[in-house]
Amino acid sequence: MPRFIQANPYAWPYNGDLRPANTALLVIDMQTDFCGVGGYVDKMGYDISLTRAPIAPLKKLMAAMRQTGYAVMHTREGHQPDLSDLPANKRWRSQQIGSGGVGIGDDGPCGRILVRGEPGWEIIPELAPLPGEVVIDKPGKGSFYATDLEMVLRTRGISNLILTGITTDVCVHTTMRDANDRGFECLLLSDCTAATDTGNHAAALKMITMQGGVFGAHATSQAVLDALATP
Ligand code: C5J
Repeated sequence: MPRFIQANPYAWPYNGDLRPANTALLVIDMQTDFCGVGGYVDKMGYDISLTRAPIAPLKKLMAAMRQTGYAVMHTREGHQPDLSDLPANKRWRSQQIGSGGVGIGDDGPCGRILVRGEPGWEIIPELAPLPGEVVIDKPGKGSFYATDLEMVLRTRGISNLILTGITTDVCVHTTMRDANDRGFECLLLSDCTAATDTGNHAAALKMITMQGGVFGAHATSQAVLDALATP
């Protein structure tokens, strides 16, 4: 029996082959640095109520997907403590916004910003990975670059990716575009993602709908829950 999620611009996945064995939920960068008080986004002066908005719907969705046997995977953006994987231009640009020239790799209220092992780099406790769940550490915005995500997905037979997390216009979109090019069937959830700018969030959703679904489709978490509940 085919199973679809009501999505825009098409019912997803395109072939109706939605099963726990071939579909994973990817939760991108739900770290204190992106949605916690004193983290990187907060320090840049952006409104963290925007990047915190996905927490409640994500929590509900993660529980439902775990219960129905779907894989939940997580990513964390961050750099080695010696900053050997931090491009100089990324560091420089991060120091241009917010107060005091403090950027990635520098000390902040939650430890060194976006540095692996620091408190700000941790996934927020509300959405902490369960033991055994895949956690991908990435130095860039995309989740495939310089990581083993593709190998993990192929090894598990995953062809459908449900993308969530922050931020819609940066790490989530970069990952979606890259996953799409690699042949994965992608769905982005509008209420389980957020940007630091509401216009960018809306634009990122609209971009997906062009060309018949140029990178895949988008839906709400409720549409996923409805599909999972369909016998
Ligand atoms: C950013 C991310 N925006 N996770 N990272 O720098 O989207």
